[in-house]
Amino acid sequence: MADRYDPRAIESRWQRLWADERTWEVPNDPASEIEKSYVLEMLPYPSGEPHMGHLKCYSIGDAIAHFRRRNGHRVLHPMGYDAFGLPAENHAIKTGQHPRDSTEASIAEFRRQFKEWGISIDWTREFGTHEPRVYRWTQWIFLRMLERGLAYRAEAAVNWCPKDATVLANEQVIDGRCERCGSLVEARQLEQWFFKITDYADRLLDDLATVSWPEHVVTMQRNWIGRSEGAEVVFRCESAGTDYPVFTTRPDTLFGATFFVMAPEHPDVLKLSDSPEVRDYVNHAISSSAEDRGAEDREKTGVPLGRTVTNPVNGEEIPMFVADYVLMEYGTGAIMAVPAHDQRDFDFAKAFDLPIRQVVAPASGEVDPDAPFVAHSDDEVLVNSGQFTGMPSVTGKDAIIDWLDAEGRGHRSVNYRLRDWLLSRQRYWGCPIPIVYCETDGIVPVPVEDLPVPLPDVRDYAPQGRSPLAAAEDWVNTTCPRCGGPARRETDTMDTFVDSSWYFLRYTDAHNDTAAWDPAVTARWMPVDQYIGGVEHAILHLIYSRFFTKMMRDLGLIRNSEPATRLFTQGMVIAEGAKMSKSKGNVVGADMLADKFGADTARMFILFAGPPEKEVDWRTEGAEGIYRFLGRVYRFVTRNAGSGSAEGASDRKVLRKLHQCLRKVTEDFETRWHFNTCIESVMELVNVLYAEEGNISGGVLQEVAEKLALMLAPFAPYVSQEIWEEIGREGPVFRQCWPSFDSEMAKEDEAEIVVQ
Ligand code: ANZ
Repeated sequence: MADRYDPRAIESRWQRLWADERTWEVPNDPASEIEKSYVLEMLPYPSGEPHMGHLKCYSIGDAIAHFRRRNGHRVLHPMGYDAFGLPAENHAIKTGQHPRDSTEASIAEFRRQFKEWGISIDWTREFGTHEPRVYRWTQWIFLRMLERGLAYRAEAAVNWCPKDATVLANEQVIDGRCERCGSLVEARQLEQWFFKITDYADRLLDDLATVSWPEHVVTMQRNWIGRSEGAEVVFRCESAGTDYPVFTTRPDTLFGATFFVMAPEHPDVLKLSDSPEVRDYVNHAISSSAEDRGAEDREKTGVPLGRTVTNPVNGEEIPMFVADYVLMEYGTGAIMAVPAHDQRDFDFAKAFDLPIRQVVAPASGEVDPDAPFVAHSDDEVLVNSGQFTGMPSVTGKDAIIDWLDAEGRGHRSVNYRLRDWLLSRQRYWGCPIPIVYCETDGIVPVPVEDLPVPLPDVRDYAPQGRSPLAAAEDWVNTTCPRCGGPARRETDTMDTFVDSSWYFLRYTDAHNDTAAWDPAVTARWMPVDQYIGGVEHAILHLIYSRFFTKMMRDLGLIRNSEPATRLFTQGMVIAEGAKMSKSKGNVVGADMLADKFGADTARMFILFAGPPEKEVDWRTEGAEGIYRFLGRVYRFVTRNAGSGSAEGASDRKVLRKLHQCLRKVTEDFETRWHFNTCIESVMELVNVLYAEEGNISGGVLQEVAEKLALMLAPFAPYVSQEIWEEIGREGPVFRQCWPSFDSEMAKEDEAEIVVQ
């Protein structure tokens, strides 16, 4: 052992050894009695090379995986790549390089660095979602969903990103803009494939109670699903001879409906009125639909339709309008407007000088006449509401729904914000949808034995409003599996979120080439015990993968109904005020630190930067401090290994600090993972060691060196293993039990407390 800390030499030596000895592999041992633990970080999107955000995520996850192993668990800790997607394709459009080549180059770089960082991955289970042996099963899953009616094709108004020339899922539209490129999203009518995630809305909501996930993620999912209870009420337009249902959460306010509003996209608007004013308004509203039209504070605009509908409860004729604050995608695309109790209706009524009639009043006290009375509490009563007047609003609500039901003019209804998942993408670099279109047989699924439908090579990746795959004539033209006649392949590819919705199942049985996985094998690993990833995935990936998990369970393919029991969301790494990401162009490559100071320093430094759930502002200064600290640990041990006297004047002091430190690290691992303070505590211990050097007995020196190695191993695996060997201990430090602390030892002496 050298007396200078030389991470390069230490790290390359152990890397070779761990690879040779296949240290991190874990077999699918059906007989194992040892408790399993599936620790998983979200799989990386391979573009370019890993940056500090990756280093942070995998350093956290790896520390957890180690801690669980050391506490007697059989840990599955795999790695893969979310390899399809737009950046590789956009790169291909620019450079002509095949997306496969750039993606695989990037995967090689990710893999190289993960190995360099010493992340304890079972590499035998590794895969990229773009590999035919994997996407074959993505296609198989699609076919199973089709069989179940969970995948369907429909024409719909879709979100169209003009810059990326593709359709986007609702989840990929943020404030009316494309999540990726920021372009204003347009509405288009297209035939597309959908997954029926709405069938699972209630289970997606209810099962949130069964997982230990951060409260803010649960809330975001709840809001995204957006379950509202209320009623559907039918208003009749006599002059057109048509019934128009509306969805309302406040049927108790029915007597206060003084006008009626339709969304500009409502298919009947232009049938009801073809005045130039209405036409202009509709055209304008549709082209500006990207903006957040529902916002409360937006100026209210609209045009009268020159017709009325009948309020079913009192027979009143109320005027109809078209206005863009009503959205086509929600409820029925039409509303009853109750200006006395709804802010947006109130603003509209003020702007158009429409009557405002209060129908709910607080049991006591006055109502502000210049604002709608929107509070909705138990002690309110109905007023101006015919036979329902005087009822508490809660019972009044039920009574009104019952009355409507009896009259055939309405019924109880639940509405969701969640829409079905649009999965077609008019892009090249994705999983082909295994469907052919035949003139005779229509939509025909590709038989399972013909999977995978391979992704063909094309010359031009640029989408022109149709998928680039349409140009691969030889591939597109095929025969119908049913009638053998000529047929054409589906040329859209799948949203890449489909791939990441099931990858965690594949790891459990990654080499299976007769099935996506063997249910018996997978049941031994699932669910993921600890999932770790960025909070930016709180909705998209985490809702989709929950949906897939529930569906797989319904298909009898797995036994768990949630993908992950526990979720940890790490805070982002921020650089120059923005999330560190390739698309923002502010990436600091993770190898910069590892090259200069070694992987142990890189890992420890990113954990030292702050509590892991918090954002960290990236700065390079300070890494040197960690490097020096690891050098100090290393030198202290090398210098003192095997030395020391029989008695040590400072033994008590050193042992106390040691056990305090151990207690701190152990408790943090068990609770909040504030590794920054854990590392701080080890630093304090090392300061004490240096201060007391020469006054520590041989026995205590040995114990301290041993526990330092044991305790630092999850953060700085290489130097810990090296120390372990130096003090004459054999085998991997990672197979040792987590050291226990002695609370008695950790106690401050009474005399000292008095002095303090
Ligand atoms: C009458 C009413 C009276 C309403 C009142 C609210 C308060 P949530 O809770 O989000 O489900 N609404 C229904 N469909 C709409 C659409 N397509 N575009 C815009 N607004 C729509 O909201 C449900 C309420 O939002 C419904 O209840 C309806 O207004 C409005 F004092 O009906 B309410």
